[in-house]
Amino acid sequence: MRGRLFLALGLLALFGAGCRQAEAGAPVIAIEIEHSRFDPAAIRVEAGSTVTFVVHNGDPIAHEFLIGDAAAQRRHETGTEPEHGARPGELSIPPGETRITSYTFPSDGRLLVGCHLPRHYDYGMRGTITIR
Ligand SMILES: [Cu+2]
Repeated sequence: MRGRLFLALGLLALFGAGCRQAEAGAPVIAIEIEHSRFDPAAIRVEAGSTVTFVVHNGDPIAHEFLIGDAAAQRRHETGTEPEHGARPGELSIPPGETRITSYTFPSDGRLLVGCHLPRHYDYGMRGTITIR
């Protein structure tokens, strides 16, 4: 876990020049994608916090990292957007690459994260975000 955090901070330093810097003290969560799964797939965040997600795609195929409630996941499943990255909490990640997004969570509830490339969500490329 600690190694993963250092990796995330190192990647943030690398990407910092071109990306919005994470605020000092703001939480960073590193997500590894391997074999079409998110690791970790059960994410916990603090209510109202802004979290920076550093998502590395270790697979030889593209994936997505899309935060949203069940309705948003359904919309993405039938959506036709080829590329994500303009909205907070939404990324398209080419094979072998790392992308970063920041997302501000509401005061309570539960969100989901998913990849909606064909058949990925049904295969199990999804996770839960518990807000506490
Ligand atoms: Cu995927």
